[in-house]
Amino acid sequence: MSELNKIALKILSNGKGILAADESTGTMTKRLESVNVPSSPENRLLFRKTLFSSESMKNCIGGVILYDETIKQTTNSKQTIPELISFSDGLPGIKVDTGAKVLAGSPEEKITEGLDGLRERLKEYYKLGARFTKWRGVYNISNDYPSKLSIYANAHALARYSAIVQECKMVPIVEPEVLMDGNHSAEVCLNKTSAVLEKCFEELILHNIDLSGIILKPNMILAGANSDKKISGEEVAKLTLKCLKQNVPSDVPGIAFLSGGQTEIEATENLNLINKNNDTNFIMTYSYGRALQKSALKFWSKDTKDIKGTQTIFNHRANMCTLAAQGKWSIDLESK
Ligand code: 5MM
Repeated sequence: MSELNKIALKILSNGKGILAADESTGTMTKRLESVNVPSSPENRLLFRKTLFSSESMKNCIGGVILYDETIKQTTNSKQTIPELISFSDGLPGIKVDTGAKVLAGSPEEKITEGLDGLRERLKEYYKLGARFTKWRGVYNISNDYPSKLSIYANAHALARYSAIVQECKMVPIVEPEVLMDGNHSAEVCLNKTSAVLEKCFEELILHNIDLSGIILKPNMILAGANSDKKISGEEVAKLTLKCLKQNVPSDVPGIAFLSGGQTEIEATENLNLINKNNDTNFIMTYSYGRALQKSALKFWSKDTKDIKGTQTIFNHRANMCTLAAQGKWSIDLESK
């Protein structure tokens, strides 16, 4: 078993998942302003350290993805944020892309940037305690998109990123996110996501990536957010499993889904059904941002000093997701 494989398994095993708290300052500002909290470095830290010191961190959260600002922050007691996460046996991770920019040659689409100087930044993050990283490619669905160019360019960037990260002894999370926006059917999402994943693995293999030392972070197969052809959770699970079985090599140890704009309950229910029907050897868990934090953020915004109350809300969500990662969740547990 390679060291990278051990790290990946430590993050994902026993129903544990990943807390994606890597919102860039721009995104975090939108989230905080949506609940009328000013977006200062102090408030961003206060909310995040409230989550990172919650009880559920021990049994539910195998890794936390941080943003550059957060990995360099300290708590009042002079403990660093990576130390706080490690205290509950979680591994600190870091988002290393510098964002999705206009794709030259297909300006309606995006290409994720951040390869320049990556090796040097990774060395610094390793010293700060990071043991895994994240890079997100973004794809839009429409009749013409994602284009071949966007599928190729983002897969190439994901593979180059993964190679440099593994060279620096960290586990790359490979996140090709096919967005939910649009009125497309689930079948279209299946076909387009399959094309994206197929090209990603072609490039990862070309770049000699140790596939046992990555974590894949894909979208589930869903109908578009504005589609009138919504499908059941059972169908979501069936199509998602079909897509992953066809396109993900069996060396990959685990798959940690993004929530992508699903509600907290939808993201939990769909993950649960995926696990109930999981006939693969992949660990199937969560790497949620909004679907882990939304209720906690809303509660916290009413009284930012109510640490215990906020943690109670977060603990519940994390516990529900961890049950779903084992196929043991049911809706009646939500009200207990
Ligand atoms: C946490 O949000 C991340 C994006 O931040 P920026 O857009 O500010 O860079 C995002 O990559 C996130 O990690 C994944 O999309 C998963 O989050 P969701 O909310 O979709 O589960």
